[in-house]
Amino acid sequence: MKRILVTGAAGQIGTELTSSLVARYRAGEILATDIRHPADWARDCPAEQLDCLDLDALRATVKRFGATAIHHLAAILSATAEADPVRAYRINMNGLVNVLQVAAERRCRVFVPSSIAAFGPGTPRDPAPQSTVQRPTTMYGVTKVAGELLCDYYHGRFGVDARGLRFPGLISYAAPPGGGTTDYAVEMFHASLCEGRYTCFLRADTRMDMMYMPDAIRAVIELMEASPTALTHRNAFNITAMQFTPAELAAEIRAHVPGFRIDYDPDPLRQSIADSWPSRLDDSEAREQWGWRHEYGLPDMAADMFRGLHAQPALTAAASAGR
Ligand code: AKB
Repeated sequence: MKRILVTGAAGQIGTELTSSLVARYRAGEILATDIRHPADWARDCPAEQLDCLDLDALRATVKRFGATAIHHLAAILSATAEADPVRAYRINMNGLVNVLQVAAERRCRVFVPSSIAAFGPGTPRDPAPQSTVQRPTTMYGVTKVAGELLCDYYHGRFGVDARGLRFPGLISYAAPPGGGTTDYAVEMFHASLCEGRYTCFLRADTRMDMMYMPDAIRAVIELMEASPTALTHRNAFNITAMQFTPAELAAEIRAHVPGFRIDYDPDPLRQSIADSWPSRLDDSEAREQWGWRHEYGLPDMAADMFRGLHAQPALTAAASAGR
């Protein structure tokens, strides 16, 4: 029987992944954990407060729950990491090594999200191959490359069934993003409804790789259910869905919110992070090895985002107040 422990369950990916795991398996087979107390993020499955930096607490929780798999989502994203690189290094690296160590001891399968941020200016931009130069210039990227290497190490040395995905920017209406460079896309949707205008922190022509959250969640579940013998990469697989610029996203949003206005006031830090990443990932190995396929392109994603946002009473109220 599967027993899946999720770390970072209250975060952007964790929120939706936990609900999808509960829908696919059974609530009793999932344990949602986060550094925040579960009173602040109640879930439809058992939930506990857990700090992955506390190795003894992590070990005890995995043992008590009888976890067979750990989905390790607790991490600091790119822009937040630049504000406090030492904290980002500590959380992203020490949390991961603890998870891999406990997975080795308890024979758990592990999912670890990597990112397009694991690449840097020396990587071919369009597309970035599966195996290529990885010399990121951000602390977040450094922790992603080191994290990929740790997954390879624990797989080779201790036989840990580690699996990972290099996510592009993720877009969702369900949970807010937390300190990433690609967050402008989600902000633009919200601002279009609440204010009818948005000032973008990236240049109009910054083309970035993006994915709608339902595709990302399905990718995690499919990768984790794939036969171990099908996978040649234990660090992380490139996956991709769509590429667009802020100007192109604004045009798509205008089709739903006539008169939506966009201005640009690039933030030097986040612009330099965006410029250092490839604009598209080559995901052919994920497609060949475990059958990855994306479903959402830009128009489908935008239509579904507005459907989801319009169904949120708080946002609808803010939208009527602000316009
Ligand atoms: C970020 O912008 O930091 C993340 C990522 C691309 O990993 N969304």
